Parts: sequence; structure tokens; C-alpha cells
Amino acid sequence: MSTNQVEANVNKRSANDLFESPDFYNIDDLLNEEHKLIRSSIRDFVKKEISPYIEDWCEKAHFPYEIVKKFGDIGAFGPTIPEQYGGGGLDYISYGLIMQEIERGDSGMRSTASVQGSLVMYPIYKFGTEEQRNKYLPKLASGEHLGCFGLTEPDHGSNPSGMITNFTDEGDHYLLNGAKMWISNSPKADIAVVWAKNEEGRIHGLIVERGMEGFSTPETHGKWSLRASTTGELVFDNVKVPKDNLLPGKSGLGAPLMCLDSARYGIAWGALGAAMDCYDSARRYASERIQFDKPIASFQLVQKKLAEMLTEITKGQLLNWKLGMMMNEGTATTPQISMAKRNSVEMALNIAREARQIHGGMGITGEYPMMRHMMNLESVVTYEGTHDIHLLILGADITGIPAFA
Ligand code: TGC
Ligand code: FAD
Repeated sequence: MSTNQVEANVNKRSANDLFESPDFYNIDDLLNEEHKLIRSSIRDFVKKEISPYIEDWCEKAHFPYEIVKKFGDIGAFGPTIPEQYGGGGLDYISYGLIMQEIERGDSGMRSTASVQGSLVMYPIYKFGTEEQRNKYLPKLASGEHLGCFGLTEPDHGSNPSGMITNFTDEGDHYLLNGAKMWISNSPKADIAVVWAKNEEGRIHGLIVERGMEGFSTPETHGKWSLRASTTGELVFDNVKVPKDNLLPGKSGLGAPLMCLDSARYGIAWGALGAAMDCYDSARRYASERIQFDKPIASFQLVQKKLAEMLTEITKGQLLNWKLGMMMNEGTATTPQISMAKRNSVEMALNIAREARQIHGGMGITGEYPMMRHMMNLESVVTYEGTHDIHLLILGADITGIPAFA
């Protein structure tokens, strides 16, 4: 493809991104002016910096590294982290809206942002020393550094408590061994927050830096999902980790699970964004596409699809907003977060499929976003706890009987 053709495609996609979010229940009345301003600035950013390019990035499985600095500039990294460490000092509704708008553009782009904020900056802020906060957080917030979060292992996905990655105390440093798999951002990350067991089998968080001898981050290829996000392994072969790099504030599986609470909350909003994008595209297409001499929007079966999509999106908006208020108060529980993550992702997958049908054959092309969202959402329904693990978290809460093992 010539440069002119590429530019023409970019301009066309830029001009084609007419996205508007639905607000059937006047949920905007529940937002303050700052929330609306943040949402509109992130929406403008996505229209300018993501929509024109995302299909090409996904087709080529290209992670646009330059987006990291741009996300830093717009405050997408660590929105709830205090300003003194470079964060946004914002509330959880603002955080949710930022994730909604970015994932409206693409789930892989939201992954980049939510890993950095919820899974790297959050544990350093929450469990780190003042020195660790000052050393790492400002650079992560600005996008000068990219981080990743290593919990999953080749043989321990849904059950991270069985992890094998471990470290031993060697007097003036720790020696880290093991491997992590399916790690978002890892091939380009400057630092990794890694969860590993000490000699007593207790889980701790360690900050591992690129360049440490014995530390490598091979990329995972062949993904049909989240193609604009980079994914890889973390391999630790006798890595000497300075003792200052251990996060001292919390140990045990509860520490990474606290980080996951924050990230799963962001996904609940993000997946809603992907659903909104599919709905918005379907609504527009249905009114323009003529069959049997009428817009297809005039057929009852198409209206049924649109009405059901809007109903599910509206329910999701209300669930997320209320959850956000509980996050602000510090009262949201893990099962409440599981319900919202699970609900949003399933709803978004269903809407992507229905919206694709409304677009007929055109729906399978990159001219429209549904296939990309649909493929991305297959990762989103799996990571941060699979759909069934969240169901079991709810089941355990309802019955008091954990059914995981
Ligand atoms: P369980 O016995 O339930 O709990 C172990 C300890 O943790 C405590 N705890 C929590 N503490 C704080 N916050 C929470 N949310 C907590 N949940 C549990 C709990 O009280 C206990 O403490 P203690 O002191 O008694 O030891 O743990 P379990 O081993 O039975 O596992 C439960 C289960 C299956 C729900 C959990 O392991 C789980 O959630 N598994 C799913 C794994 C997962 O979500 N992995 C995500 C990896 S990261 C990722 O996917 C990033 S994708 C990023 C992107 O690109 O966007
Ligand atoms: P498994 O745990 O092997 O599960 C396989 C199937 O078995 C699932 O359907 C599951 O629901 C089911 N199952 C398992 N246990 C039970 C049970 N007790 N009862 C009923 N059903 C059960 N991890 C990180 O640490 N950091 C990251 O940045 C990260 N990024 C990711 C990016 C991508 C693109 C993907 C795909 C994954 C990422 N992950 C990351 C890993 C992700 O969290 C795991 O894939 C997920 O937790 C599931 O683990 P698994 O793939 O090993 O599946």
C-alpha cells in the first residue's frame, strides 16, 4: 500500500469515528462537570490518536509504543494515584470513564493503560516504601517508563496460589527464579511487579528491572486477540534482586488480589465502552443501510436487537456507576467487583455479535469495529479472572462455600 493510500485510510477512519455514547437513563446527571470534561477529553484523544490507526495496528499485530508517552500526557496512567507521585488524584468514577473511553477505542489499548495504573502503580503506591514510590511512580505516570505485572505462570493461571516462582535470601540481595506467562506489556516493560514465594512459601511482590542479569521477556506471538497490545513471558534465571526492591507493605495472595480488584473494576467500565462502540456503529448502520427499499432500522427484528443492546448497556452503566461510588467510599467488595466485570464482558461480547449481524457481510471487515472488539473481548473474558472464576467468587459469597477446588 502506498503512503498516500495509508494516509487516505487514516483520514477516512478519523472522519468516520462519529462515536457518541448512549445515555438513555440520563446517567450524565450523576456525573459532575469534571467527570464529563475528562470523558470528553479522552474521547477526543481516542478519535485522534487511536481510531485512525487501530485497524492497521491490529492487522499487523503492532504495539504502538509511542502511545505510552501519549497516555502519560493525557493522565491515563494512575488516575487515582495522588498527584504528589505524578498520578491524577481523581476518583474512581473518573478512572472508570477513562477506561470506558480507551476501550471504546480498543481493549488492547485499555490493557496497556490499566496494567500500568492498577497493576504496577497501585501496588507500588499501596505496598511500597516512600523511596520506591518516589523512584518509580512519576516515571510510570508520565509514560517515561512502562510496567508489567507478573502473576500468572504456565501451570498456574486461575490458581495463582500454587505459583512456583520463588526467591531466596542471599544476605545482601534476593535470588529470583521461575517464569511468568501471558504478561501484558512485558516485551517493552522497563519494570515488572513480580509475585513470588519466599523460602517459607509466603507470596511477596518484587520490582524487577529490565537489564538485571538473568531477566528476559520473550514476546508471545500468534494471538488472534488484543493484537495491538504486546504480551510476553517473564523469565528469571538466578536474577539478583536488590533487597530494596521488595514491596514491604503486604504479603500473601491477598496483595496481588487487591491489585486485581482495582483492575477488574476498570475492565467493568472498559468492556462497557467496547459494547457502546458496537451499539453506536449498529444504530448508525441500520439507519443508512437500505434493503427491500427501506432502512434496515425499520424492521422489527433489527429494532429488537438495538432495543436489547441499549437495555443491557443502560443496566451496565448503572451497575458500574454504583460500584464506582462504593469504590470511592472504600466499601466495594471483591464479589461486587466480580459481578460488574463478569456482567460487562458478557454483555459486550453479546452486543459485539449482535451488532456484527446488523452489519451483515460488512460486519466482518475492518471498516467496522465489531470483529476486532469481539476478538479482543475473548481475552478480556479470560484475563483478570475467567468468566467462570468470577461466577465462583459470587457463588462462594452467596453460599459461604468456595467451590474452586
Ligand atoms: P483465597 O483463599 O480466596 O484467598 C487467599 C488470601 O487472599 C485474601 N483475599 C483477598 N485479600 C484482599 N483483597 C482481595 N480481593 C482478596 N481476595 C482474597 C484471602 O482473605 C486470603 O487471605 P489469607 O490471609 O487467609 O491468606 O484464595 P484462593 O487461592 O482460594 O483463590 C481464590 C481465587 C480463585 C478467586 C483467586 O485465586 C483468583 O481470583 N484467581 C484468578 C486469577 C486471576 O485473576 N489472575 C489474573 C492475573 S493478572 C491479569 O490477568 C492481568 S490482564 C491485564 C490486562 O491486560 O488488562
Ligand atoms: P486456566 O486457569 O487453565 O483455566 C482454563 C479453564 O478452566 C477456564 O475456562 C477456567 O474458567 C476453567 N477453570 C479453572 N479452574 C476452575 C475451577 N476451579 N472451576 C471451574 N473452572 C475452572 N496474567 C498476568 O499475571 N499478568 C498479565 O498482564 C496478564 N495479561 C494477559 C493478557 C492476555 C492477552 C491473556 C490471554 C492473559 C493474560 N494474563 C495475565 C493471564 C490471565 O490472567 C490468565 O489467562 C487467566 O487468569 C486464566 O488462566 P489460564 O489461562 O491459565 O487458564
